[in-house]
Amino acid sequence: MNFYGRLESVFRASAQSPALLCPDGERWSYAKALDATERMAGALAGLGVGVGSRVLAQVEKTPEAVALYLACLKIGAVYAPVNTAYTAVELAHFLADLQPALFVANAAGASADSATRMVTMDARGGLPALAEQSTARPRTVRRNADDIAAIIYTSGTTGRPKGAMLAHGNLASNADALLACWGWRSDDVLLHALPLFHVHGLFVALHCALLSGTSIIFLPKFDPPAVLRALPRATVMMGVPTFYTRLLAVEAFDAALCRRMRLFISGSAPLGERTFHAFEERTGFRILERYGMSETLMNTSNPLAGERVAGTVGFPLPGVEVRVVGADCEPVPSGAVGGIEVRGANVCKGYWRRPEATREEFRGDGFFATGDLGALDGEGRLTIVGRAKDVVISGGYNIYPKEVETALDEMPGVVESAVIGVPHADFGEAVVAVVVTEKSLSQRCVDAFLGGRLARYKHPKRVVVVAELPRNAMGKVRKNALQHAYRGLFS
Ligand code: MCA
Repeated sequence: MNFYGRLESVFRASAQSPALLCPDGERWSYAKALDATERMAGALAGLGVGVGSRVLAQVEKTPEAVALYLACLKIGAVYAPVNTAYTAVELAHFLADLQPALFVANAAGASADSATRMVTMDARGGLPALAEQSTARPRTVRRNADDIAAIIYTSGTTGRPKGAMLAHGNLASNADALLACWGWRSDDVLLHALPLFHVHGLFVALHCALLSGTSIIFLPKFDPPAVLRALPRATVMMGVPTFYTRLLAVEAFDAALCRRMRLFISGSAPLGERTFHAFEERTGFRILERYGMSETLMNTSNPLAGERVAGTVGFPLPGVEVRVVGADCEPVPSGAVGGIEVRGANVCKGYWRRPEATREEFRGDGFFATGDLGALDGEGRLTIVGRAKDVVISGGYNIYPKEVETALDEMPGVVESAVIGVPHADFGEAVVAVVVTEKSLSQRCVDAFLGGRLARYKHPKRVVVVAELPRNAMGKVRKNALQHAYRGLFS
């Protein structure tokens, strides 16, 4: 049960249909995708990548990057993509933790530790050129449903990011559930503007389209003018809420541009009710909000047919069980708030080389504790009301305050810091650092200091200097008080 086997049969059946349509005019048919994957598989094998080998990829969004992912599946390797924004310091952790057989980097300025074999995605001389010259490797390796296909790193409230191990069976079952729930058709056209290094863009969007043999308008990133140009040809779009608020900010965005559209889907961050209603008013579409995470892929979705209720994330997907539990780990009555737990074929096999972390998040009966707080209504519809974990969700990226605080506290002159998320019209939430310092501190100094340490999107959008941090009787920083005090910074 190699998940690529499923994709491959669709690629063969849709050989002449367009698969990837790039704004620079490059077009890949499904036959081309099949061939590129087989050549990439040949190139990877030539580099010593085999069954169970881990491939760490920090690569831009290109058709070749898709072929790289598919080739890893095909030969039974384990694909581990990471954000292109990560710095060399952040990357060092992934290299040490994953110990990959191969690190695939972008062309410019990449470096790995001396122990890791590295290849770039440079069109000249890099992996794409190697694939071009390689003999196609048609054999798709047999895999079991429980064999690991990908490792997706997720950060945590403490410690370094850990890798969620997703098996072939996880990918297949979740893709099947989404195909059915969202009514995918072969004549759909997906507008794909998400990054390829997260579950949302890589698994949710790509798998649905590739398994239906549909065309994908493959934009390198979310750029409103490019999206507006592509929209009249598209039928489905997936995005984080920031995509939708940014579209609404463009006056020219209207119902006429959405004439072929049938479905707008949102996830990775809470979709504001105001955005939901403004979008309906402008276009006539009620955005379908769904809920997932790296460890579990997609859990719930608002219905395709039936009421999509703003502020809720809908019903459990087929094969997914959702329960809401209290502090005693017992399910709470409907309507009551508790911890959201999930069980099903979608849930990952645990964390890579982190048995304690795995034990902490998994219950004895197989349920996974998401760390989100929510309530199920009498009909089984889930609403998320908060997070048990200290995490900021900014533009669909999870940012862990602890990581930013640790970096800030190393800055000369900083006595202590508290990092919080506050409402932000564009990103949903923005990172703010509240800092006690011994000397004056400018935003520019903070950016410069964090520059080599943390990806730019994790940098505080504002630094506030205070004389002392508010604390409770136990000495713990009262982040709620800080959130309340600075909630208006960006509005
Ligand atoms: C970019 N910047 C950000 C973010 N993105 N700051 C905070 N939060 C962000 N999300 C910063 C950059 O560091 C830069 O800072 C400045 O904004 C402009 O950068 P640029 O690259 O031009 O940004 P952008 O193109 O405007 O990107 C914003 C974006 C992007 C389109 C919202 O972040 C995005 O595509 N987000 C989607 C993330 C996603 O796919 N999430 C899924 C993960 P400076 O100017 O200081 O250099 S969650 C998931 O997969 C789960 C399972 C799920 O359920 O879906």
